[in-house]
Amino acid sequence: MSYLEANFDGLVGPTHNYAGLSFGNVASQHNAAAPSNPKAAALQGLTKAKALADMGLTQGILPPQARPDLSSLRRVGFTGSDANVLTQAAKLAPHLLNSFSSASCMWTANAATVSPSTDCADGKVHFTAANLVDKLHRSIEPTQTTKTLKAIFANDNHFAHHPHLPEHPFFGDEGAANHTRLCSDYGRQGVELFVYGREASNPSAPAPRRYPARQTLEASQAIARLHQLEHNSVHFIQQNPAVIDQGVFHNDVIAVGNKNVLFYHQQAFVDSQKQLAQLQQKMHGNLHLVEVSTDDVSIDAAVKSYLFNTQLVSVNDDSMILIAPSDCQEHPQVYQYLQSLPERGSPITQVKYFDVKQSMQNGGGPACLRLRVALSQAELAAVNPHVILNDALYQQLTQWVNKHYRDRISAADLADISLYQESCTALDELTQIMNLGSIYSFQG
Ligand code: SUG
Repeated sequence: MSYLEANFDGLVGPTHNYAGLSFGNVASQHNAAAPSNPKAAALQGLTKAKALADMGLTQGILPPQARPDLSSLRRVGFTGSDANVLTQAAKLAPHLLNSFSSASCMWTANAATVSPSTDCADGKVHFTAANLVDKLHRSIEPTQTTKTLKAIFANDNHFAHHPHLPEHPFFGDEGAANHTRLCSDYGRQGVELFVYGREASNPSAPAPRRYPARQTLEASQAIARLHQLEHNSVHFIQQNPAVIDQGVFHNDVIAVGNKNVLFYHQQAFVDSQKQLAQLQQKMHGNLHLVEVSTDDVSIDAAVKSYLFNTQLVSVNDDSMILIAPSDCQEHPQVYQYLQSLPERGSPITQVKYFDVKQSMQNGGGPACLRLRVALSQAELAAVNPHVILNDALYQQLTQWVNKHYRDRISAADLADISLYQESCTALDELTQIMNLGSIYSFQG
């Protein structure tokens, strides 16, 4: 049976804004309070997704969550009409209004961890939504994420959905951003690489000092158990705390893998040589390790350009294309490296650049915007077909964005009841376009 890897990109929501909510994410902090362009952001994302679909890849779209999240605001004590809840929150607790208005679910690499059926003992594709407990604005995502994933992957014979892990820092989980599946072919059992930032149960183990480590070893181990992965096809590596302290807040800011290629920075991991040798053994010696040295690209350059927050995609059996943010072209050291990459003898033969600057300014590159799901043809046939991007859906979604999204918003707009109402109208229409049913709580 033939297998493929589908990318499910997050559709940027109508409240996309820059609120500086992510301590440890340099771009988010740097752009705090800058005005944002929700329409441009959504169109940039759709353009990238469509380009990948046009390359022959299977491309899905995940809908945004409803924001501002009035139920979270009511939960923390704001009462009265919807308009009153918003104005009171803006006046008394603007940080809460910002947090509960973020369009952060657009970064679907953080939506869930997904293990393909070939890796799981029961032969199903397993999904666990990430609890995202490290950041208040992201911690409100998982319940809706699970609901949305269940509406799209709605077939118990093929898909298993787990509730997110307990909401405590012990189980800090950021989903696929710290998970890479390596394999010789999508249809073969692979090795699932989990990269964690700290060990919650061992306070004397290495950990970053300046910025938080969002993923714990214990969370990664729990996911591996839930997904019924075999001991020999799982590998846990600790991310280098020193790079977390320089702004590498997820592994996907310093490494990306696809099939039998791992593209990573020399400083990405603790005990790198030993760990990668063990990983190589589990991959039976078939892994291409494409290491980028600090001399070629500094950590600062990697964080600024998002060289590793790239998508590595296979358009045929022999070669891979790196999908990079256009910011990589603008960074001389990184651009020089990327120009040489296709000649370095690895399966990566081409680099394509996309402008996703609206997302980048919040610390989200091309790889953050997508959730990978490897599927057999039978599994793909069981996915809600209305979320798979083709010419018609692309046209519909672009028209939908142009009709409903504002060109520009700033912090003050988040308290505007019309923005909330416009968002609800837009999402209600989206559930019809994508045939999702009533997934949002405002739909009753
Ligand atoms: O969680 N930024 C996101 C970016 C997530 C990127 N994802 C991956 N690397 N996979 C985050 O830090 C910023 C929101 C703000 O500041 O308004 C934000 O949430």
